Amino acid sequence: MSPSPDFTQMWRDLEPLGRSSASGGYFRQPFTSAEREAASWFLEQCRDRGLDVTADEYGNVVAWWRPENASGAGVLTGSHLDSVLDGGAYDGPLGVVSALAAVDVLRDRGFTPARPIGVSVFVEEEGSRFGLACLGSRLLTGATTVEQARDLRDRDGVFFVDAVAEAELPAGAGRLRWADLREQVACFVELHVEQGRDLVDRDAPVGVASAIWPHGRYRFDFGGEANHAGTTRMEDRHDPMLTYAMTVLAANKQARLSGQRATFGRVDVHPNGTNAVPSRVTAWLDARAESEEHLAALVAEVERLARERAGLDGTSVVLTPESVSPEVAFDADLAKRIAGADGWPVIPTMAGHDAGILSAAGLPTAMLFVRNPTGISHSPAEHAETGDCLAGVEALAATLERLAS
Ligand code: HGY
Ligand code: MN
Ligand code: MN
Repeated sequence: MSPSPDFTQMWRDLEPLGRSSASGGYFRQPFTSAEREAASWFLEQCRDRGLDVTADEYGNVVAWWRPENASGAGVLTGSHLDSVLDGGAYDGPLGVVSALAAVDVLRDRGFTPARPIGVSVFVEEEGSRFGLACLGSRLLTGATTVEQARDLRDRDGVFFVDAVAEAELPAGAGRLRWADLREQVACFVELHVEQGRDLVDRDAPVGVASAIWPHGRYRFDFGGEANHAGTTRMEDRHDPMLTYAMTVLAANKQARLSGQRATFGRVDVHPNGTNAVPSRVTAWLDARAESEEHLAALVAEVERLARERAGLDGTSVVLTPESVSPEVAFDADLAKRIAGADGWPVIPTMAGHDAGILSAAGLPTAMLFVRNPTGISHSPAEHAETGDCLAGVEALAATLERLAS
């Protein structure tokens, strides 16, 4: 397969946006200049291709390839451009660039879709700034209301609604509405870099998703008593850091024992001084499990152990689920149709995606995964070989051709 100049050029264009020179990772938090630059780049690509851009009031975009005689419910494809803090280049952008490249491939082949094809970008998929994953697609579909989003703030106290109000959104924002989109498309296909090693083990460059594990984000507020690090006897302390530390170990152990996933990746300590016993530790548990029952049991057990330890430490624990996403079973017929001809493996994923939100909103949905040689993701080391990315573009183009004919 000869490399597609469209894909490689687009990849080069995006590469510097939001990349840290220190780590090589990406900081494309929603409505920051880096993420808005990436969003502008996408709009420019859409304009160059003559796509009709529609957007909602939060910055979600769908750009349409709608040839004159195209009619009926079409196909939506795309992903996101935001990243986790110090994330990789591929998580999100690969699906956006591949969608545009697939349109190019189909046009180069002289294919005219009988149904419209939409290319989408959803904002704040990672929840890296405002805490709620897939915030853009949740707002678009109504899974989260604007009233609920009003309370969301970033780490500097900036409200989501204020960040949106100050951001430069595409002209005509407001034209994109879920009720219309739901009628305009028959299905959504999101291409994504794989975030594990399943495709490596199966020796396949491309795979199709079967399901998303249920998962959630849970905030633990550990309260204690601030005191002097030198003069306070060890037995007199009420140290929330100890309760927190034991909870991290307990979560890891319980997840291992039950074959599930539990991670504390974010912590906030007050007052965060070297020579003071802290008064408060706030930490976020990311938990994922093979079923909703397993997820609930895992979180309940971590909470029980945290409370038990708090009793010993003389501290307090308050647990707040910030978001819980139920299991998503993707449309099995659609997955079979996509995987069938080429025999691509159909595999579950433990990562969340906008595709899960659209599926939960009733839109038949599928995902294509592109092999990731190390499986590393949410890290500057995330990678996919160009040959596999181009295989992904081919797979997406073939899928769009099949679904939009
Ligand atoms: O966090 C996730 O599962 C996804 O990568 N957004
Ligand atoms: Mn991600
Ligand atoms: Mn992603």
